[in-house]
Amino acid sequence: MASRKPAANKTAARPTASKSAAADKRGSGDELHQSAGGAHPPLTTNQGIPVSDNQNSLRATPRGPTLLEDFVLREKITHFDHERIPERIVHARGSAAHGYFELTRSLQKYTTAKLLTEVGKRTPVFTRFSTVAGGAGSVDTPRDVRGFAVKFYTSEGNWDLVGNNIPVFFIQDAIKFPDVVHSVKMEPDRAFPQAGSAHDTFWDFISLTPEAMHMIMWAMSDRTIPRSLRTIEGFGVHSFRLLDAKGNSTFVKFHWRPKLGIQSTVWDEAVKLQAADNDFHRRDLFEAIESGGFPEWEFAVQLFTEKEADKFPFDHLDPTKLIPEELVPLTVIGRMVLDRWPDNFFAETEQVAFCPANIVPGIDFSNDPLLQGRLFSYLDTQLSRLGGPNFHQIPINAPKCPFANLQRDGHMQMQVPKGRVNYEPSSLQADTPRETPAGFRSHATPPDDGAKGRIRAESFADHYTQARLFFRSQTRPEQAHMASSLVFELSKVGTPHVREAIVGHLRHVDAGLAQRVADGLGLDALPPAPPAAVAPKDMKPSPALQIIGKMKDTLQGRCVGILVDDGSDATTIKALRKAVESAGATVKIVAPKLGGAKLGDGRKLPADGQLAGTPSVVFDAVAIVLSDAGGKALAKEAAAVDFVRDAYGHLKAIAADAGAQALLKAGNVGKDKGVVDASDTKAFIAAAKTRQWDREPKVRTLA
Ligand code: HDE
Repeated sequence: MASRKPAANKTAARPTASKSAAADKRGSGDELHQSAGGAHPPLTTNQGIPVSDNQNSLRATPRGPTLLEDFVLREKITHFDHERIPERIVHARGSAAHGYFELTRSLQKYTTAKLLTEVGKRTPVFTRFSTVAGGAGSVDTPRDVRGFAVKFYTSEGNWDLVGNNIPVFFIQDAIKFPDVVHSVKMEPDRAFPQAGSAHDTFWDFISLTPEAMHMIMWAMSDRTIPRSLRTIEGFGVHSFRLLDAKGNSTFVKFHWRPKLGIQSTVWDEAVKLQAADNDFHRRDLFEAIESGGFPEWEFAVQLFTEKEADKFPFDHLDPTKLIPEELVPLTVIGRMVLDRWPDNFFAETEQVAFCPANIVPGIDFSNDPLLQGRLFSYLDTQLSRLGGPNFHQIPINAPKCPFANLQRDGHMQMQVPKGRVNYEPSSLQADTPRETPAGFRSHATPPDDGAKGRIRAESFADHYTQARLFFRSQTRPEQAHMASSLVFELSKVGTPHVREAIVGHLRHVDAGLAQRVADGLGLDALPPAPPAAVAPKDMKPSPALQIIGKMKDTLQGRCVGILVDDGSDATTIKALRKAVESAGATVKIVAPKLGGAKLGDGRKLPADGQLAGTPSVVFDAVAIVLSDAGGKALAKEAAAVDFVRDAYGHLKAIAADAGAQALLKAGNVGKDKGVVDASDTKAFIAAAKTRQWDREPKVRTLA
């Protein structure tokens, strides 16, 4: 039986409460805390009362009941019970970083907005990337659109450019947003699947929503399985307006282009990444920033007048349409660098409240009906997510320029406004805030002709032309990936008529694509195409819509894994490391044991990752350097065989020495220009900069 004497409780993690006199003295000098070093401030309650014992609650007797009197315990548990706020309805899973935007080219001719006219000026930003469908705890790498939301803390107030990594959207009218989101989220009766569109309700909704077909083409492309958040593009999606001092307006579309170029994964790799590292993208962003390899994007605009817009063969106010770069070129006007990881995830990344209605003088909205709906939605959602109207005072949301008005009170008011005057006009106080001629002005847009009504403009009726443009602008491997992802997704749909309806829509996009998907699904005949409100037209292909065509010829910012074991050749490893690092990438050593491997020269090389927990999916390219004995031993090790087989299957460059050949054989690794001798570092670097697209037909059957 346990002793009733507290002093005998030797198994307690900390000294017991009965030693309170000693505990008082213990303070920050507690030997159990010594490792942290430094002068620790006293632990207090939220009322500032110093706490003498943070290990034991107040008990009536050593083995008796806990007392309600224990305000330290009650305060701590109560706070803990309330530590979560509602997660975002969409875009719940996200990662963010601080940084700056630097203007390199003035748009003075078009706008008065200071952040777009003062060249060289650095505006602080907070940028959050997200997936759309999954919950806050879901994995980073499902097939999904990525959110790309930037809060610019300008000297004229906060501007939030809340975009995605795809330049168009599923729907044309905000009233359909709850429907599209309900359909993609887990199904309400069974509560699955989490974070995935491959299920009946999503494709059912899409099959009945032809306007989504263009976005579907993007969603089924490799854009939705990015390699890194550092390698995605970003788009403001809607047209906005820039306004000059006279109120003249120019339309603008905003683009972010990653300095490292766009890069994506292949689907099998994305699936395996979900198992290898739930936080793959978050960790990648964190590690890049921590190591000083700051992610960077170019900021570019497409500028066009109302007159030019009237001549486009589509309506730019329709958010399911993009403006091809070949029609309106991009002008780079600045860059964004993310150089600081948040200090605290909850306080910053979770509490940041983006709102497309946050805009600065010199920029204005367009009549895009999706944008118009968003202008309402985001403030509304923040009120319930953050609990009241003062969330703009939370440090991550507060403007970094002075702000003042006569709004008062409410939940969690942090400011202490002074004086009698909380209204306007007033004459009692000289220092109350007043409106200013430099303030925000809306563009005086003349009304359209036509009557009020629940109307979809005729100019929004063409749902297939740009879907076709996107598909036909892709390279062959990219088209094959799209066809295959459609087959994959639809194969998870249990309802035959939904699968068939989608193939029917695809016939309007591209007959060949429809046939490939039908074949992939094993349909005996092509289902009928639904009537199209407007027959699709052929547009000139736009190579700017590709990923492969836009990949950059660089290894900068990537990571190469070198698999080693006891006896591996030290000189080869050293030469590979040198070549990879001088190409701007990082090297991680993988070995069967984390302690490392004893190399051929007798020295021990510590590993960055243990083989079983560090599959090749987490690397951009791999090298295998093994002794003969090591190669033979690892050929019998499933994790090593998977390492090389997956690197090959995911079209990555593989450098291998003689000892590694036994393992390559076990992994069925074939020969091509992406499989090189480990001594040929030049060939390895060249191959590692890209993927071996020609290899794909050898490793999987694509639709
Ligand atoms: Fe959002 N969206 N959205 N959205 N959205 C939200 O706001 C909404 C749309 C986007 O990192 C919510 O704070 C409506 C397009 C991003 O915190 C919510 C409509 C685009 C983020 C909301 C759209 C986006 C959100 C959920 C149709 C690309 C994450 C939580 C009218 C241009 C921002 C929140 C972050 C978040 C509503 C359509 C991008 C519910 C009603 C189009 C990147 O307010």
